[in-house]
Amino acid sequence: MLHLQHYKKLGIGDIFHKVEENTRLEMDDGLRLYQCPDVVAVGALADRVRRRRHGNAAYYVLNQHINYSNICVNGCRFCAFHRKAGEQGAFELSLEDVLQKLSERPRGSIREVHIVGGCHPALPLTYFEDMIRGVKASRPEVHVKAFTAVEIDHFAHLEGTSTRDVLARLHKAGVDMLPGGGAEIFSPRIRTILCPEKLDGEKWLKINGEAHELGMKTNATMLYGHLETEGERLEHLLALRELQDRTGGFTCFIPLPFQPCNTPLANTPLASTRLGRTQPATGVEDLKTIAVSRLMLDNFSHIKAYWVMLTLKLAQVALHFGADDLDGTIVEEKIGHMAGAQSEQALTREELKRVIEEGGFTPLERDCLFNPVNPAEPLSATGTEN
Ligand code: V47
Repeated sequence: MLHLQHYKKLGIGDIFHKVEENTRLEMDDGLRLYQCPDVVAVGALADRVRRRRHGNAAYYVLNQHINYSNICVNGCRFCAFHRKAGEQGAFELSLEDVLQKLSERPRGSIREVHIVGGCHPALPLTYFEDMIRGVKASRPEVHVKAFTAVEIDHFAHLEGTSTRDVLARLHKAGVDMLPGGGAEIFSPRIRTILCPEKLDGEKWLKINGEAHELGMKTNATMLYGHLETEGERLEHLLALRELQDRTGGFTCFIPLPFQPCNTPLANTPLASTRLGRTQPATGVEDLKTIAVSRLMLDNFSHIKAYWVMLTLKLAQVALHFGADDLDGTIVEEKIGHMAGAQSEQALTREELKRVIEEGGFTPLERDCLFNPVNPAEPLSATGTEN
């Protein structure tokens, strides 16, 4: 880590001490870290915390994304993935299609399947229960991470039941974990502009809390680099930290840089941040957001540098700025790529390992719940959980 004198010169000597002493950072600290002109100094603080937790390890997972449909009753202004029913480009997979996508992967080549889609106006909960049971039957060794709090809320409305009931039914069908999508930015000011149809931040948090009470782990995301301020990003992080204090159910935090292509915001000046910029987040801002997230979320074990949205090159660098996980092989990605993401569609285990090793870290293969796994051991149907 850099010397205290350097932090004093930057005006953040007190934050240096807090990090050294493991003292919780507050809103004002987060704002000052964002304002600090020296991204390497901010990153070094985050790296200190990251290494305390994970040493030199950097995680990755053999996973596959499956999107069952992009038909969505919400029309979020930041999203290039969704379509209305009947619109050109709309798709909807049958249960057979979902299982077919899974069976195209050689047995033993994935440990996690990540299943999400739009808020479809008609698919009943039984379709999703059958889907998850089918996935588990065909690949019992694979963990299923499926359905964001947004989808859970939508299913509950369609079924006329509670979100807790939906969660319990899907858990019983085989959902191991919820992915972190749909959180966007909790700020009501921004949600009114970008996604007024979608559940609000409080409801997103409530559903994740319910999942935690039912014994399901969940992830959390933050979509940034659109219209939000740095203060709104920090409010988002603090709301997650507060829920995590109560439940301990979050596994991983994933900051997602907004990709503007093919979205209604593509030609809109992006008016966020004190820099008054009009373009999507730059590399330094991405790295600062990773670092500030690591420093503020002192009760989250993992920070993911999601290479799909960051690009693989920046995700690799982000491992030095507080991130400890690169996500995985993915196989087929639509949400980021339909919005212009410049990354690859898929990576192999060897590619992920090489990027981690050349970054100076030790690759550690994990399962969905971040249990380390031995790449040499064949996948078994009885994974451990922690
Ligand atoms: O909820 C939508 C975001 C999320 C855009 O839990 C966009 O392990 C950038 O949540 N530009 C889906 N982002 C992805 C997601 C995720 C990905 C990987 C791992 C995990 C996990 C979760 O993508 C959406 C939304 O917040 N998104 N449109 C866009 N144009």
